[in-house]
Amino acid sequence: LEIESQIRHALGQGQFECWLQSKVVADGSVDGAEALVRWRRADGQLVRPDEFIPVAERLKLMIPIGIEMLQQVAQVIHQLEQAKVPQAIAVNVSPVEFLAPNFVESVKEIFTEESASLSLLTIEITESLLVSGEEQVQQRMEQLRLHGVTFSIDDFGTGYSNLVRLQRLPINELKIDRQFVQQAEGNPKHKALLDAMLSMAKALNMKSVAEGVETAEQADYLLAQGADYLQGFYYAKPEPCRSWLEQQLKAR
Ligand code: G
Ligand code: G
Ligand code: MN
Ligand code: NA
Repeated sequence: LEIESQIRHALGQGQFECWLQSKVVADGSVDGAEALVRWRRADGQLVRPDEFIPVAERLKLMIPIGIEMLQQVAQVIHQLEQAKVPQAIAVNVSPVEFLAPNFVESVKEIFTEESASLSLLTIEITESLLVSGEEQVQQRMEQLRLHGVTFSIDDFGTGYSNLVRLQRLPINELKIDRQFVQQAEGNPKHKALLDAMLSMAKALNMKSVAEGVETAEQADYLLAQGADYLQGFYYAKPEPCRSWLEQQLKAR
């Protein structure tokens, strides 16, 4: 079967799963998570996003896959709220998805349907969406913002952000790309950039998330420099949303 019909079949079979990777705050406690898609094939094999997202993007199949993810995330948020342990869940939304017709309406419908609060949804977008400069991007962000959705810039520092535009848009959080986190120790220039990005988040009144944290040394340094959230294998790997949720419900 060619990949296109494989992905269509997988959608019909509900083979796209939401996995969650914890985000941690200064005292080491979990506060929210990032949703990462996994494709579980009929034979049980798990396919990583790098292997199907580029194709799905090209075929616009990332739009229905993204809808699947939002539904699963809304269900997680609903359960967290029911258990009185509300936490924000971040979802990656690519430009194709964000600019799809009815994106805003779909998000609102899904969260209404699942009785989940949009104020617990964070949308991770990339700098490339902002570079596209479309009026529609700002309009959609503002509409969603009115419903409580927060926005995070993913892989910050690797694109070509228009900084003037960045501070005009309703962006709450900068996610500093893992290359800065991981190379800061050995590379003074990376360290300078990392420090500057953390300062910039503060200056713009945004939260900062450092991703790709793999060692205690990295975590200590980032916290000393004022990073608000840490994410990475040092704390937790992505895991099926069911098991992540169970731990959160048990922990409190
Ligand atoms: O989960 P993993 O570490 O393999 O993710 C690889 C890449 O795929 C990351 O850049 C991540 O942003 C992207 N990605 C993961 N899940 C999703 C998703 O649900 N939607 C979109 N658009 N991108 C995702
Ligand atoms: O682009 P985005 O930030 O959405 O990518 C998330 C990707 O980063 C996922 O594929 C996830 O598995 C991966 N990831 C998460 N934590 C770490 C980490 O500590 N080290 C490395 N190398 N990758 C990580
Ligand atoms: Mn991300
Ligand atoms: Na990222």
